[in-house]
Amino acid sequence: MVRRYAISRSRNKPPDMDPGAWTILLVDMDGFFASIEAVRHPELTGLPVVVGADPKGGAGRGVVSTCSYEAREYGIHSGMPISRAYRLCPDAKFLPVDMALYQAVSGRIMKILASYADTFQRVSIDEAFIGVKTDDPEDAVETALNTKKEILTKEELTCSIGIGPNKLVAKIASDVRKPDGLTVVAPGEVCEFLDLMPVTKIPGIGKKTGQALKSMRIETIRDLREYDSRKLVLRFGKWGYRMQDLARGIDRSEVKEDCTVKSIGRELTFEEDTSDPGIIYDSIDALADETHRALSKTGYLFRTVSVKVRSEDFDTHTRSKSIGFTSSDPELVKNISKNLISEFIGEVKIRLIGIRLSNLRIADNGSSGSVYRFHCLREPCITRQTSIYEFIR
Ligand code: DCP
Ligand code: MG
Repeated sequence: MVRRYAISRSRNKPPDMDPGAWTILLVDMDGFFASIEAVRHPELTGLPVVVGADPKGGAGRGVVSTCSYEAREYGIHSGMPISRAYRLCPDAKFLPVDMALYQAVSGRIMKILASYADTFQRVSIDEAFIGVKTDDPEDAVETALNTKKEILTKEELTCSIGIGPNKLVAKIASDVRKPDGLTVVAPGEVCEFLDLMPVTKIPGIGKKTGQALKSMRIETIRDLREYDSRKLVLRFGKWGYRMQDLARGIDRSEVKEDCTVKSIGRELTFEEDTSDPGIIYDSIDALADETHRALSKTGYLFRTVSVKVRSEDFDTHTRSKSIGFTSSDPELVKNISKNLISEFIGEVKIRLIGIRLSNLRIADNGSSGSVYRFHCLREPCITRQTSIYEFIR
């Protein structure tokens, strides 16, 4: 069977050639956990499938890990409370997370991707950069088509691929057309490609920075590129320079097997120091969900949960608990964290709390161990300080 791919190109003019340059591909699997479930249960193909916590007829706690594109038409998405997903589409097929299976599939896919790469970097359980030493994006298109074909033949799964002169552009391009997309941005077309996109398309510019930029009347990437550098630096420090480089499509980071992630954590600073147990425990729930989401994306399981507490006078304490098994259960993270933090709840006001998951492992029966010869896991934002209001709505 011949499959035809609609290739999105930013324009039809020849690229600016840079001899010896690299072309970068970012491969991102489509609806990863849900697509694997549809391979395992072919009768689910084409139906709304939600992978995540048990919806318990609408009373379930926990969140959606991911869902099929059919389920997305009902407004369901990753990270949404499972109870809400159930209300949006009670007839969807709700399935629990089977991380060992997803890791095994991920392992096989990473092996395929690495075989096409001159340099290779796994980014998450379903995403990787492939560096190809060529100055012609057409060579990279051929690599992309071959990659897609092999993954489809061997795993019956589709992916979306972005091609660009660097990691930033490849990453943004991979998201332009999904599922089963292929988007090519030649070196000379980068600014034009980025121009009208919202600034939040740039990795690292989240909701909060996006809002700060909006208040400065910077909404598109072009607005950011053309803004007065001095004013940006005054407002954001060094990050202002970096943001503007990114808005110009400049990213010099290499595709490389770098650090292995040792732990994943999230912190939040309260708007006002507090000793209110209700606020603190609610915040632990929100932080645990956030940390767990980041963990799910990497595909690891944890054995140790730690909490960090900073009081109003900046005294900082940490407490940890290890369990005798590996887990990916967000409720366990919440329960252990609440237990650990309970000794600090009393008279002293708390300024900051954090949760960290460590002793990370591949699932016991996962068969993806061999992949880690080819790549390592990268968690770009291991710790982040965020206002409580980003989590508590
Ligand atoms: N994941 C998760 N919780 C999240 C986000 C993701 O458990 N909040 C898991 C499930 C996803 C997998 O990580 O299948 C990969 O994440 P992606 O963001 O790539 O999402 P999908 O592959 O599911 O969909 P898309 O087609 O948009 O890439
Ligand atoms: Mg994906």
